[in-house]
Amino acid sequence: MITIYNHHHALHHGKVEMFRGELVPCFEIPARADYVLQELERRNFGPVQAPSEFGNEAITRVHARRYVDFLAGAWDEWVALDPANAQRDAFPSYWPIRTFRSDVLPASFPARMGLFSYDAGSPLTSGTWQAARAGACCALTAVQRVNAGARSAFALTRPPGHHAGADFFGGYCFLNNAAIAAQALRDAGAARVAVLDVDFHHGNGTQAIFYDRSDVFFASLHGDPHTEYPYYLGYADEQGEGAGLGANLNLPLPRGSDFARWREALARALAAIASFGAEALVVSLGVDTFAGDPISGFRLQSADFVQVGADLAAAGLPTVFVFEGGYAVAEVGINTVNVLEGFAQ
Ligand code: SP5
Ligand code: ZN
Repeated sequence: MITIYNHHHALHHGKVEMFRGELVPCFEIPARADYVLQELERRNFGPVQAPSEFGNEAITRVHARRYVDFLAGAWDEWVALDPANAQRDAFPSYWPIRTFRSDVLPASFPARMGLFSYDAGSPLTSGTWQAARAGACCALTAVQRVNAGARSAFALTRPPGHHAGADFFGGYCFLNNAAIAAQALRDAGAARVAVLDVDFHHGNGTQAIFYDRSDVFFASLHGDPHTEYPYYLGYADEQGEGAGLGANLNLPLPRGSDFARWREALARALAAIASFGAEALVVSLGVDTFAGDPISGFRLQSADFVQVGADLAAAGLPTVFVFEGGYAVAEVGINTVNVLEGFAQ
């Protein structure tokens, strides 16, 4: 399988995130992608290529232009507030929750930081935009490879993407690489595309982007939002709206779920994708379902990920894999490449 690797991923390098009233070291760190690359090379898994260059048009197919413009200039605005900010990650402090307006665009940078985000766990750093933008190019290049006839391709990038919505960041995510890939597959002629999100956390951004659309099916297996991040989306009764009614499937599972239980949900998701009639598949590949993950609650073992890949391959669809979460840094490479190997076998 071809991997499209984001050589610029380490330009996004958050130091700390807010957790229970303290700034704690980031879980989403550059070493995560380094370990995956190292494991691909150790197993001689396939070619690792650089992305092609794309303009912002493919990104604004999914994201609001004013959000993209904000992200592109956010670090400079943060430093302009106070030169000492160059030494610290940027965080939001204010959010326009219910009863506030979200159609305004305040001149204040801290106000726009909150307008375009939903949590305090996603530091923005000097190179976040460059890294995220290169990541979107990886997803788009992976789509090109599949459109050129490859059975599959893997976009190996960070920061991850599936929590980012059309006009907000959060959950360590800034640009929604999986959504950008799905839209690019549609734009290249696939009539129906499915996004299958196997990250431990619900892909709230991807769901929101496609919620009212009948041409992109979104299915997600994840920790029950009653107890797990992102808490406010990912419930089983969210089935899509308008033309998209029936094109959204959430399969929340209780904390502590093991592979047997998880795999039954995977079978349900794949059956739904088959009856939807998808012509191409995007997999939001998070491996934070691993038992040893420090922030998650499922119990998959490393060997189980090979079976996950085999189950995905049985769908028989051209498949773009996009790297998402997975924070057990020492095992993230093994678990990710296990999925890809199970798929390729
Ligand atoms: C892409 C992705 O997997 N994003 C996940 C974002 C989760 N953010 C909330 C993390 C809460 C951290 N909990 C720390 C528990 C330490 N014992
Ligand atoms: Zn996750």
